[in-house]
Amino acid sequence: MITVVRNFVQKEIMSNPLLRDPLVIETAELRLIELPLLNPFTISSATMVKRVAPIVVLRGGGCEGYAEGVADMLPDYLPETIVSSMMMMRDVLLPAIVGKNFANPQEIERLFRPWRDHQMAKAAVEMAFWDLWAKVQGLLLWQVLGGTRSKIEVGVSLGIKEISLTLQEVARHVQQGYRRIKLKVKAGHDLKLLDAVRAEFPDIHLTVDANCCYTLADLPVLRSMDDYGLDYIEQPLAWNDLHDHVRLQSILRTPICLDESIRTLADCRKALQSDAGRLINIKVGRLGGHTVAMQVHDLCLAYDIPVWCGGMMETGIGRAHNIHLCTLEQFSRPGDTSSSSRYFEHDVVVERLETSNGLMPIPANGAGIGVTLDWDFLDSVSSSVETIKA
Ligand code: OSB
Ligand code: MG
Repeated sequence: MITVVRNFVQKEIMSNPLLRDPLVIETAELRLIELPLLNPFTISSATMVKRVAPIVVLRGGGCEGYAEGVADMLPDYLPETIVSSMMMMRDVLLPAIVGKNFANPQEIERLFRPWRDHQMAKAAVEMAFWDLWAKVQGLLLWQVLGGTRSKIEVGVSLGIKEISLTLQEVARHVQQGYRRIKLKVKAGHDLKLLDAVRAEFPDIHLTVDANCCYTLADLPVLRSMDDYGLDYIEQPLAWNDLHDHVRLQSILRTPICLDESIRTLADCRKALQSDAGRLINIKVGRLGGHTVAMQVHDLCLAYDIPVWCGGMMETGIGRAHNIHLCTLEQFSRPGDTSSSSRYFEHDVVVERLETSNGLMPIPANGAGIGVTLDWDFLDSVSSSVETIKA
């Protein structure tokens, strides 16, 4: 049904006289920004103390489109890094699109498809074009994506900390109305943590995210996780190992949610066909952009597999993109796009992206992603700014 709705929206767009002429990308700007995090954030493979992010600005048709890359400094989430991502955008992707015209964002995805991997770099460029394209039409991003939801439910992801501190964090976020609490775990910091949290919060929607730290040798621990009434266990095993996830899912009662393992539509198809997991975390940056994110969404809809929108501690730019994507029908579980103020003292966008009672408003200031940039602040946190011309 949603495909029909989306086709309808696309047809409306195609009949828009503004878009009879393909949109020319006149120039591109590539920045690297560095924002301190209010608190260090620890996952099983890394601790982050600042968010270093590439920012892409595309200009054309009298408008500007924005997006943000989600690679880390080190290859501790997936192999792509800030360095490889920046190089790919600067030397390959942006020169391939500047001075050219595109009728729709899918053409950008098609142009990038022959180049292997580098989903995070591709995503930043493709997402900036979605924003630009929506703005030229005077539409919000959710409208061109074909969204139908207006209520965006969110949870929080809590980094690894001492158990007593985590208990305080859980209490605070439950009180604030967040709809689900996700605990980062690592080998040796798992069952005791769950004992403590469940003792105080027996009924909350609770999940864990292992960021790949376990193997099948940890089966006893993973099996014990079945006793805590978790909504799901996120990415327990290696990022490049669907095979062992199939084995694990056949043993566990708790559903597995895949994050790192799903980087392409084919990854998702194979995971669902083989029952490697029963939910999918959709991260638009990990999947190479909104085009593939929507294809993964549609496949999950066809399989009746719930999806939710993950996060990479994005600034307001990436956060706004995530929120618009969450309006698609199958985003039926709370996502990770929590208040920006949980991570940053000052964001790069003017509009405050804050939740109230676990709901995130859809930014709607103007068109596209519906936020405006605080350029002075952005300049003050930029370590490099490059312009790519035709
Ligand atoms: O696996 O979802 C993840 C942060 C960094 C790297 C990986 C992950 C995360 C998060 C944070 O869980 C989610 C967010 O608040 O943006
Ligand atoms: Mg994850």
